[in-house]
Amino acid sequence: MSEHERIPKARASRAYTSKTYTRLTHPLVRDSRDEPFRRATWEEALTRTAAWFERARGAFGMFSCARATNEMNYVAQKFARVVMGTNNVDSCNRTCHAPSVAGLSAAFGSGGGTSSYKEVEHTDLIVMWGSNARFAHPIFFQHVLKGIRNGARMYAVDPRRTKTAEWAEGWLGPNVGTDIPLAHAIGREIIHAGLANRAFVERATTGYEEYAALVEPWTLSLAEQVTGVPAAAIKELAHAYARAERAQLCWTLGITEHHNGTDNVRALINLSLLTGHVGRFGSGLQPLRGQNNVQGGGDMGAIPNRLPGFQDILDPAARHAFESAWNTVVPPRYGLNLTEMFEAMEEGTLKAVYCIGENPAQSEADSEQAVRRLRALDFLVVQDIFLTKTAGLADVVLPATAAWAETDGTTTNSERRVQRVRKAVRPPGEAREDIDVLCELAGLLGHEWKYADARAVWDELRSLSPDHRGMTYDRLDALQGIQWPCPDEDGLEPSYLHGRLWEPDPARRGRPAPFGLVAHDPPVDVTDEAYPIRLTTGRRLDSYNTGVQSGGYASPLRRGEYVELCPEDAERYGVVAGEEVRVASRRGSVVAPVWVDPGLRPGLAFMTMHFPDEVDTNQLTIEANCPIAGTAEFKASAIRIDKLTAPVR
Ligand SMILES: Nc1nc2c(c(=O)[nH]1)N[C@H]1C(S)=C(S)[C@@H](COP(=O)(O)OP(=O)(O)OC[C@H]3O[C@@H](n4cnc5c(=O)[nH]c(N)nc54)[C@H](O)[C@@H]3O)O[C@H]1N2
Ligand SMILES: Nc1nc2c(c(=O)[nH]1)N[C@H]1C(S)=C(S)[C@@H](COP(=O)(O)OP(=O)(O)OC[C@H]3O[C@@H](n4cnc5c(=O)[nH]c(N)nc54)[C@H](O)[C@@H]3O)O[C@H]1N2
Ligand SMILES: [Mo]
Repeated sequence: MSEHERIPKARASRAYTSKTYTRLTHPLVRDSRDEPFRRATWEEALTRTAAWFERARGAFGMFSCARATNEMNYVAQKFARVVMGTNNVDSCNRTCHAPSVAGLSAAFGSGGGTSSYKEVEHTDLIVMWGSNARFAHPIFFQHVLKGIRNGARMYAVDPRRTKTAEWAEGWLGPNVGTDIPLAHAIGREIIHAGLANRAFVERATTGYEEYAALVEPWTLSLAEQVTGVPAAAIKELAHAYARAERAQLCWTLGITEHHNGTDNVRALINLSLLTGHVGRFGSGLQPLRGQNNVQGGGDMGAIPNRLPGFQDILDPAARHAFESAWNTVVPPRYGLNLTEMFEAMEEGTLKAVYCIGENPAQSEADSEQAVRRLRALDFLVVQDIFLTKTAGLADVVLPATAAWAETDGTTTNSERRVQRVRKAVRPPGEAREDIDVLCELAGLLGHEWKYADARAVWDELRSLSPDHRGMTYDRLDALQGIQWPCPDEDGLEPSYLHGRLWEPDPARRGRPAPFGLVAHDPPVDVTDEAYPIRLTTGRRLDSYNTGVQSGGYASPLRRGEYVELCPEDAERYGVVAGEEVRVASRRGSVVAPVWVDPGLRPGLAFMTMHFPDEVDTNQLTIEANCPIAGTAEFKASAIRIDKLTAPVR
């Protein structure tokens, strides 16, 4: 028996449940933060809110909900821009895939994933890079499994040997934060083996010579030293990717949640440019988005730099179209993103926040700092379906309906497919739809908006977004969803983007895609003697994000929060499975039991973000942000483990 197997694995002996959140059924207000909430009428809650917003003009920010519908996100960003005169509107896309959007936009001019789910079933190679889709994208993973059944090979690139990796033909386990060296070494190997698609590179890209020079130092052996992945495995993946007729490169947060997340994304896109694995059926790039409608939220303009239809705020023609439709002036500059809004709270320049369906008090990196900043606001209104920790910090709490069952509208998934959702159940108590609340508040602030229903909102959006113009509700119903772009009511575009790159005619080919000249930059939170362990955080199948929507149910599958260590480290620190230890970083500390997982390597620990009411993992994480996308380095903190019986250093 190996050393690994001798250490017993902890097993949950009983079904685990975490904090149960009960639905909000009526508005809550309070006069000061020291007081408990009291029940209020909608009229009182909204009048108060409107009065505060009036006072906060110029210092207002909105967090919009990536779970709510496109229609709600359209109205929310319109509220920020028209009623409050600001582009300060954003969502949890910032903590998540903003680097994918930024990286894809820089390369191709559009931030969406380039392929469709169906193409994963009809491809030859699937690379899951920094993505545990078996747990986090189980529906997409069904398409992956079909692809494998149809003969596709799969590789997983993840520091942990995950459930996803169990289905792969090859697993590459890089050290956390070494994806750029790994990608560059793959690129160099492809070039040296003569496997680059020279015709595509010449016609459809720019910057190849600079790229080839950039990756030249990344020999297989140097990459092995830096990433910890054996040279032979790097070579194998390079050859498999370059030789495949069709290949899908899929990535998620293992790539984006780093202080250089956008650079990571560019490093992966480079590989598709080098091989021509983009812009054709079966070949493309799939950043699997996180929330049911985080793609749609951004498409609807609930981000600080884009108007609905992903139109650049700095483009005067786009701005003018919205200004004449909305009868307003859109500020001709980018607003603050979520991360910058948090900084502005600290500086005192952001005084009021309208938080719709987000729980940043528990989801932001360095959560103690996030809570302190939220407390510094003059006014916080939270509109949610549950009384979250963030709502507990608010002055006014508004009960909303749940988009997925109590509201009509549409959502957009990560293959850019817009689909209808329908009201199926009655909301509890006095809960109201997000759109109604936004429209009533707009009315109190002097803007009469009348939408008969969600379809009316959608038709307004269609009139302003060329990418959505051809998607009437009737067509969405008849076709069971349509992918954008869909400019015409009587046709459909291909299921993949950027086919233009393959056009022989340069005029039709359009702007070539530039290689991203990005350099390795290791994680900010360095490991040293005091904090010798690399902590990475992420997800499990049985729970959802901050646990608000998935708390309260008991299942033998669920085991609550643990700090997961490999058997060698458990032995090194003299701890056994199930033993409670103190986990400390440079920001804070928590107490959690140990779980021993042979899928980890020495020096690497894993925790989830799912049980913050019991163990607040984000007290440990670092707010080191990607300067381009604003995403924090959730995937790389430095920690130490202290036995609870030992004196705490
Ligand atoms: N069951 C469930 N499903 C979910 C969610 C949930 O909470 N629960 N949340 C949804 C949301 S919001 C999102 S954004 C998605 C996220 O979906 P994923 O991104 O797949 O989920 P994570 O577990 O956060 O991270 C993925 C992997 O990144 C790896 N990783 C860490 N550091 C590195 C690194 O430096 N390099 C590489 N290559 N990999 C690294 C981790 O080991 C982990 O396995 O899931 C969505 N789906
Ligand atoms: N340590 C660590 N932290 C992370 C991450 C990580 O990997 N590691 N990942 C980050 C990522 S990818 C993400 S996306 C964020 C998620 O961070 P958040 O979005 O802040 O967290 P959620 O738990 O998803 O909160 C969603 C809220 O929306 C509410 N809600 C749901 N539907 C509706 C609706 O229709 N209307 C309204 N008004 N409210 C609704 C829910 O009740 C819940 O309170 O966390 C980030 N934080
Ligand atoms: Mo996410």
